[in-house]
Amino acid sequence: MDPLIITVAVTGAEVTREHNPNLPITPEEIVQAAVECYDVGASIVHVHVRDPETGKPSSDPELFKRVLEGIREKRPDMIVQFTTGGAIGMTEEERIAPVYLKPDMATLNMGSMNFGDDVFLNPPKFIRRLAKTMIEVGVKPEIEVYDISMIATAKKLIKEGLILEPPHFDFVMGVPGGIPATVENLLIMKRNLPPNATWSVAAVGRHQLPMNVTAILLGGHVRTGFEDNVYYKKGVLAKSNAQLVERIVRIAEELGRPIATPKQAREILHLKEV
Ligand code: KMH
Ligand code: ZN
Repeated sequence: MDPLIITVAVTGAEVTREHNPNLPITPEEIVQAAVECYDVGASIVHVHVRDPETGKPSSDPELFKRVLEGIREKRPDMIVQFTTGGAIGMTEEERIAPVYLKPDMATLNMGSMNFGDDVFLNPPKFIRRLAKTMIEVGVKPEIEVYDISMIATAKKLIKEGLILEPPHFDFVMGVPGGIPATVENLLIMKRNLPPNATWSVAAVGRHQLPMNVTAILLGGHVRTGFEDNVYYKKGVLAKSNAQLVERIVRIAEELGRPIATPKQAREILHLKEV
């Protein structure tokens, strides 16, 4: 098994300070959270930005730029992955904008779906536009799949040459409207991947930890962080994103799975070195 790549999704778009007062919001707080997570074992940070005044999801490229520059200055080899999922209701122009800042990676969501009580729109034309732009600017996509059907869509885009190989997938499990977070479903998702794919697992709420641990055992990689879950355990809020990363590191070590350094993560994902 490859060493374990840990991604931390520090902020997201849906969680608020009311859910957890330790949520990073300003670019400086997001950079600080990324640094703390890097220092305890995360090699990728998945970034959404917020309006520093209101805490609401933002698509302002200036905010993304401040996060990118802050991380590049403090931890130059950390892999920075920008969202293109953004938040429900953002326009396609708003969602594609961060790609042009050339982070190492950006998400590529593989289909439209109900997302809780909302609808998360990813029309084929927009997916293709995003994929093409990522190739043009040299940003590796992380293919976000919320159900098995989306793996089939990704395979089609790989065939069309719109996603370069080897592809990297993230299974986002347990979103109401997406695939339920069960071990059985994870095994089916894994079985459907192209043979040369790498993959990680994100799962929402109480499913985060068990699905992360299953991914460690199956040779996949892990995404943790407040975007998907703000609790340490039932009824106890996490103190920080780093606390969630530290727990994954401890469990992986107990299970005999070494943690990837950012250099190793770059090799595994075929990203350029810094
Ligand atoms: N906020 C969700 C609607 C991504 O980052 O690419 C979409 C999302 C996925 O968070
Ligand atoms: Zn996200």
